[in-house]
Amino acid sequence: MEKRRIALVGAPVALGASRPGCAMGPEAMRIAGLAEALAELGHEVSDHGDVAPMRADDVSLEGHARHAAHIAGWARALDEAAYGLLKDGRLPIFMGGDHALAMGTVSGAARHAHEQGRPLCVLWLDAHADFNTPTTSESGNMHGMPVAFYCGEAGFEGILPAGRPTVAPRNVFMVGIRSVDARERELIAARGVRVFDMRAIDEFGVAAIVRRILAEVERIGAMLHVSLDVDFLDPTIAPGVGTAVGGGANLREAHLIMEMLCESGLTSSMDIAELNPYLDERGRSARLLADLAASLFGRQVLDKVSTLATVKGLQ
Ligand code: 6HN
Ligand code: MN
Ligand code: MN
Ligand code: MN
Repeated sequence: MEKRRIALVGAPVALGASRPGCAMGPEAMRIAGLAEALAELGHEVSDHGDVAPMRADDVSLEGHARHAAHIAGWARALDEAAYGLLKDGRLPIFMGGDHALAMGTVSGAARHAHEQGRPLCVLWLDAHADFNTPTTSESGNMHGMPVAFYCGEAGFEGILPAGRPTVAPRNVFMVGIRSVDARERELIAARGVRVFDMRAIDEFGVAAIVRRILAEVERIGAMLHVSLDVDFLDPTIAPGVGTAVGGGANLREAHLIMEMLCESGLTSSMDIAELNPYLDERGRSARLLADLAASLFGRQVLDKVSTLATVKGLQ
């Protein structure tokens, strides 16, 4: 694969979730050797340290949104970070941090894409749809709201300046979904978000689904932000997460998605969200995430061309 200028950025957002621990995520990813694994693949890798939240005392939202001003400060800081790094020709990987971080990272990526005259697509790998608003949310936890935010739903006014580019809901592709709140479900259907739930994975397999998504991204000439929530993975392989839901993606499915993303060359930015090292088992979730990121950026067990040739020889 083409050598990329990868920028690692810590986004230790924690108050979007109700269980503490995600603030330790960036450090765990560093210890798991993410930078080293990517550098070994020949990429230019720089670690930009952790982002700090900006002030957003001016923000207060109607409805139920816990720590709204604090999360708004993160959204502002991460929007700037994502936009600035992309503009500088880098491929940012945001190491979370709970998933509220995507309010900023995806908004910044959408702003950059808009300036390039291109749409932004989002591949949302998650057990959850994260499409609540302060009005629909049952928990008030803002890590359940980032997709609604960056798609421009009402209820988040004042977090970022008015008129910022949003993501078209039909350019959001959710894969692995298996836990959606009642009012969230109505919203994603009404907005036309493209959802491939666990049932779809079982029926068609991840390869068919991801091939279709990538073909669409390519067809419309979009940039692609990949947002990986640890709970996309089955909790038996990735226990380090506060919102585990059984029946998640297995190791082979997760690697296959990463390898297909790699081959497409379409990924322009990425989040690794919701890692909670306090709940992890001796770093295994962090190591798995580093392995998956390495697959996305070119690590292969075998050379694909020769593997295919061997399979052909058998036919
Ligand atoms: N995540 N739908 C639930 C809520 O509280 O709104 C769960 C959200 C989970 C968020 O895993 O990133
Ligand atoms: Mn999530
Ligand atoms: Mn989730
Ligand atoms: Mn692999």
